[in-house]
Amino acid sequence: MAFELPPLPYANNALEPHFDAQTMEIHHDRHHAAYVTNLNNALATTPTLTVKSIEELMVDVSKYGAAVRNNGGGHYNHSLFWKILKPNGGGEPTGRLGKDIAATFGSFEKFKEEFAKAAVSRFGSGWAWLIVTEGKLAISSTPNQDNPIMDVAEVKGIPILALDVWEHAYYLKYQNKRADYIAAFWNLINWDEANVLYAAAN
Ligand code: MN3
Repeated sequence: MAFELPPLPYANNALEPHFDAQTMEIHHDRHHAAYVTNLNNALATTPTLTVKSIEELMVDVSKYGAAVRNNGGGHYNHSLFWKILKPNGGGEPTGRLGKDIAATFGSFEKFKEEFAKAAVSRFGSGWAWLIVTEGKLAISSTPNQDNPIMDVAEVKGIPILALDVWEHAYYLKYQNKRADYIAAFWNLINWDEANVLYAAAN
């Protein structure tokens, strides 16, 4: 089977002014598209590998080569990232997730500080995550296109929030100011979707 690029669930300019239209277009139509193409190419050269879902590939990604790890990770991570953003999102986290974030980290403000610290301190390219691990919420980060469901992840868990901190995600608008891009992220979170992921994770 071949993987397909999912359409963005909103227009390229829908996340303005926080994430600009040109960045969103290039990020989705070129970067994410390239991960999908390169993943399919990698799988085509491994005919013995039968794959049902991207998740199944990720959970034992160490069995496959670097092309599957990098491009499969890129496909999984970006598919999740688009889903947990929305126009006019943000605000305080809602539902059970909102309560559990406050209980786990002290307050939503404390959680934001810790998450931002993980995102800003990831050296080079990678991702910051809010995950469920052993039944509890935790913050982690991964290098490159790795993610917490990979068997190679240092901290394993099920993602609830994802933030891309590759320069391609923010450089056109924010240049070297990754912290400003992270601050803008809080205006876009789709807490309803995050609650759906949280309910499925625990
Ligand atoms: Mn990216």
